[in-house]
Amino acid sequence: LVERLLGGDAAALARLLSHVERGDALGEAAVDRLYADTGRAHIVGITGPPGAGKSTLTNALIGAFRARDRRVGVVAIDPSSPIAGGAALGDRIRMGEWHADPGVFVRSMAARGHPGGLAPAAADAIHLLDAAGFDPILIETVGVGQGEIAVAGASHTVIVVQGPGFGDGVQALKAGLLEIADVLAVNKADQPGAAEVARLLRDELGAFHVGGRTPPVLLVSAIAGDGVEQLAGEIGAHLAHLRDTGGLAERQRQIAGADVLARVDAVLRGRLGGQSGWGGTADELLREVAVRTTSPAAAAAVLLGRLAQ
Ligand SMILES: Nc1nc2c(ncn2[C@@H]2O[C@H](COP(=O)(O)OP(=O)(O)OP(=O)(O)O)[C@@H](O)[C@H]2O)c(=O)[nH]1
Ligand SMILES: [Mg+2]
Repeated sequence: LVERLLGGDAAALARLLSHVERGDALGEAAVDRLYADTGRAHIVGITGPPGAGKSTLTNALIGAFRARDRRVGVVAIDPSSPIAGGAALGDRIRMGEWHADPGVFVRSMAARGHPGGLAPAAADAIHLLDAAGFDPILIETVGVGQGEIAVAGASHTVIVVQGPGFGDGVQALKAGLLEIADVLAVNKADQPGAAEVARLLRDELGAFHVGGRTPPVLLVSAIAGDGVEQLAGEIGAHLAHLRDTGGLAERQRQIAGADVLARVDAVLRGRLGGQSGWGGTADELLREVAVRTTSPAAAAAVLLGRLAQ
């Protein structure tokens, strides 16, 4: 499967994606073997509130990058919540027009984030697409809860999508989205209120990013295609900026750190949940912490000591 994926076989890619999604040993072994062939793709996170138009904009960006002869990979991550249960189907419909194009590969997956990073399955999906030669790789995730932090930890460039009717820039700041934005896209520019949101965001960004690079704020209409070409240009410009300033190596290290830590976190949680046979005593320790007979730091030291054995 690894040889076939490197040779450009989409069926092999799809099969390996299913393995990494299940988190099985074959998927892990495949990514281990492919990892040296990754690190070439520009990874672009696309986040923002539900309904801002992330999927529609992703679809429009696919077109802009195809026009530049780029092979585009897309990973659409659903939060594993029942409310967003229909999102995967919606993404498939919105990006379905690329089904027959071998230069586009779209995958929706349910993958809950881990502190600081994407779930290992989502990170592995990016590695597989990267090894298969897709560049850029667009990661769509809903910007609520930890979703935006996770995608920021896994991306070279973060696009925050807003729209009219999502409140003013102050609320966006509170949500933590402005801190992670490399480019802001105010979508639905065909509707009233978008220009006002863009103005508020520019005002805030001016005060916020003193000295460094101020993220551009673009008005786009994903449906009409307006501003999409400029957005694709800004995505490329941000990568060039990272290269010019040495920021790219720094981002690569951050991405690597989040990827490794998310895996350590997943294993530790699995063990604390009792899967390795000592969960029973972990539960007992947690009860002691809850009733104040053991301190949190002492309990953590006991658990880490057992892991070290
Ligand atoms: N008027 C207008 N509507 C748009 C535009 N872009 C998207 N929409 C509509 O907004 C709705 C939500 O679009 P999606 O692309 O599904 O938004 P999303 O951010 O991916 O949504 P979730 O993945 O569910 O969080 C759909 O009805 C789109 O047709 C736009 O540029 N203008
Ligand atoms: Mg979507």
